[in-house]
Amino acid sequence: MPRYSAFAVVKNALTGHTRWREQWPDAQPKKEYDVIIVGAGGHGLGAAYYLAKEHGITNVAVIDKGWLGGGNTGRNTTIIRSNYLYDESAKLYDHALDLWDGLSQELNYNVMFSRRGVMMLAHNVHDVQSFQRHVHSNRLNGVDNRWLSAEEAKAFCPPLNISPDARYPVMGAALQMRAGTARHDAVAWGYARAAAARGVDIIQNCPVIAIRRGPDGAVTGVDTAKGFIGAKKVAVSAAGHTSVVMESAGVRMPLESFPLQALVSEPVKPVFPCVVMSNTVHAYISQSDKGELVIGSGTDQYTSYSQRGGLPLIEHTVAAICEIFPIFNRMRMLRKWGGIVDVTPDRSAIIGKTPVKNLFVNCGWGTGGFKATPGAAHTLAHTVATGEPHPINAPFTLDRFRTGRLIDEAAAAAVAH
Ligand code: FAD
Ligand code: PYC
Repeated sequence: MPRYSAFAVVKNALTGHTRWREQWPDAQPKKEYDVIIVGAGGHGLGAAYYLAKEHGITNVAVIDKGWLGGGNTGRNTTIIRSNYLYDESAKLYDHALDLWDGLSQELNYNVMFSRRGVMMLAHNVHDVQSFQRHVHSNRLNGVDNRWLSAEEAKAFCPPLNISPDARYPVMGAALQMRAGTARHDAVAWGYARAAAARGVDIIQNCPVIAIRRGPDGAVTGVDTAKGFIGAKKVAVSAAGHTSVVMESAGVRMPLESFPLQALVSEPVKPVFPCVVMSNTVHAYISQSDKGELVIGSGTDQYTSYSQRGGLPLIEHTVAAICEIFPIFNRMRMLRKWGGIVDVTPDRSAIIGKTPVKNLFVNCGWGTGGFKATPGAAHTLAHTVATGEPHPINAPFTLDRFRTGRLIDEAAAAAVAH
């Protein structure tokens, strides 16, 4: 029986203001599922949707320790692009970009995907060489990306300061026009509603404490705060907390967890036409449809599970933004937050099988997994359903950290680590 989301009026305890908020009716856990997905972010919910839609597997539960979309999916700065360096990554991120295209129609939910162009600024010779290498590599892979002079960059984004007197003058930029932004929480809600309509259970406020294995070593289910829930297969998609969950199954992951912070300004009229990223000055910026400037930092310098992050970073980021866009000098910050990202040594994700029978993992997206959401979800669902990787996620194995066949995308991550 399909269950649909309802809307409820929520009152803010501090201000007394009320607003509409999507209310999700939590499912009661069944005794045994064909598949349990740990983590109701965009990736986990999307995988449940594609399992149901493309593989006919509907006896599926997505379990989250908090509320759906409350992890990085609802905390990120929504940049979507596919200008990664290596062939493997170009295929994966471009697959995602293709799926973003029809996603609102597919889910009958407006994810507000907007191709407004993502421009990456070069401030020194190293940046110029590195981004031009990316432009050439992308074009060989059929991924759009082009090089702009500083003047062309300013014409595309008028608030940009290209004065040669700037501390880090703009020496040019790489522009991907098919790239852009989407509304992050709508992605979680859209996938959740579409998956639930096909029979998937979504169980919120239910931390998974451990993955249980049987005498033959294969997974049998998960221990949760609501008790044991059985499953034939388990897929862990618990960004930031993957190592902890996987350790309970005896699998040690090559991951470190860092806070990544972001903030929004007070809302203003449309003033910023695209997305701009500057890894050298350490900031990225776009303007949401609500009018807020959406601004993000590099990762904190220390590992942590704090979803707030440390103080000096936001100051540094705001200073960087004011340096590149002096017109924002007098803007006020509205709110800031952090999320926990898990980072692999080569800054590429892991999607696939694990040494444990019927245990799958999707993690290591670090600072850049929002853009991948439909592609990661789609290929994870294929892997779980068939027991074998989809050709697109086949290179993104856990095993590559043993064999050394790495996919080093540190430069394309474009966020300071
Ligand atoms: P999540 O949305 O984090 O979902 C994982 C879920 O697992 C969470 O809901 C969590 O509650 C749950 N969970 C964890 N442990 C347990 C447990 N034990 N039991 C049950 N549930 C559990 N990417 C981009 O592409 N572009 C960007 O502009 C961008 N900006 C970012 C800015 C910030 C500030 C942050 C923090 C991240 C940013 N990212 C960006 C990265 C991106 O947000 C993530 O890679 C992506 O959202 C990961 O999606 P997910 O579904 O895997 O994870
Ligand atoms: O991967 O494009 C990205 C990104 C931007 C901000 C954080 N991640």
